[in-house]
Amino acid sequence: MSQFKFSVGPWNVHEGGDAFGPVVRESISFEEKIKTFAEMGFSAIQFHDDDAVPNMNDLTEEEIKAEARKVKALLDKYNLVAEFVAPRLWEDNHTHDGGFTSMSQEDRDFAMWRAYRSIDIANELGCDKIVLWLAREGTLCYESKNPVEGVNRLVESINGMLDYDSNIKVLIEPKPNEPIDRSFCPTMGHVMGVSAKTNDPSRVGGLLESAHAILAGLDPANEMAFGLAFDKLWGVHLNDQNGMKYDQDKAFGAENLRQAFNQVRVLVENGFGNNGEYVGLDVKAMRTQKIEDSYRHLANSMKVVKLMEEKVSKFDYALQKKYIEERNYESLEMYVIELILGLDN
Ligand code: 3MF
Ligand code: MG
Repeated sequence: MSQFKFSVGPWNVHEGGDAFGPVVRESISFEEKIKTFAEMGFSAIQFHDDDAVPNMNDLTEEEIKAEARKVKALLDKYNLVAEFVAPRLWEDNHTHDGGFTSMSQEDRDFAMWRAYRSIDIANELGCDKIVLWLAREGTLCYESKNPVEGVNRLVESINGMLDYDSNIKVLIEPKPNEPIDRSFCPTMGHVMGVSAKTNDPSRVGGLLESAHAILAGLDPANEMAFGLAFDKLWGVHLNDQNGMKYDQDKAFGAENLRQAFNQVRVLVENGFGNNGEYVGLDVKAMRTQKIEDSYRHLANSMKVVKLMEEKVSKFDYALQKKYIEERNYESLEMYVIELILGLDN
């Protein structure tokens, strides 16, 4: 049993292509994926705008809404809901140099068109969250953009979304690099800063992905805590990552169990989920996996969350307090290690 409700995006089950090699698994249809997600115990689906409405660039605004309504019917069929919609601005010929912070006015206009259509799709799917993973909002060549202007363009773009719909919430998913070299909004602290500069900070928060924090050299649990301290952690993407290298999206806990424990602990201790937030996963199956194992990384990640919830429920706060009073952090650390290893009693 878990106190959390879980969410997952269709891209979590993928064909295994990477930057250096082609796909290795057959595609699985969207309906087949969400049917399996429901069977696995997921409650909500994360969407890119074009996960919900493929080829949306070729459709009118009304056609886009009509397509989104078909997806809503599919969600209803499997008793699922939509968690958020994220404009996919990194895979388009209009956004080679980013969207909201592109040096081309035409590309910036396109990015806003996709952001507004994402809000339309969210409304049709019955959700009020827009996620911005700002994939190319930064630079490959440092001197190619003015970094102050870049941040201000982000803020203005978000203001546009807040104005377009008075109910929508914007969640920035920070990441320091990849596919770009330097991001304009790399960490949760930056997200809180951008939020504060918008016209309605109460509707601009963050979604923290474990791997993105690790890529910034930070502890994911502390990044979550930073958002929680501002009441602005509205989503998470749990996964794992071996150090500061290419983005790996490993199964949650696969690299660092203590960090996994402390992520779950900070979520549990701060009532994450009480306002309808989902524990989202953003994990990739290894390229080696055969098609029949396309969902195993998701099942494993969910299982680790639940195992860590059990560990958190056993966490001895009186013992923690005693060790803190004694400043005996060696014993506190060993206690945590033994708890995770199941050697605590
Ligand atoms: C990249 C990501 C993205 C986002 C997704 C939804 C493709 O590192 O984490 O996954 O999570 O776009 O915001
Ligand atoms: Mg993510």
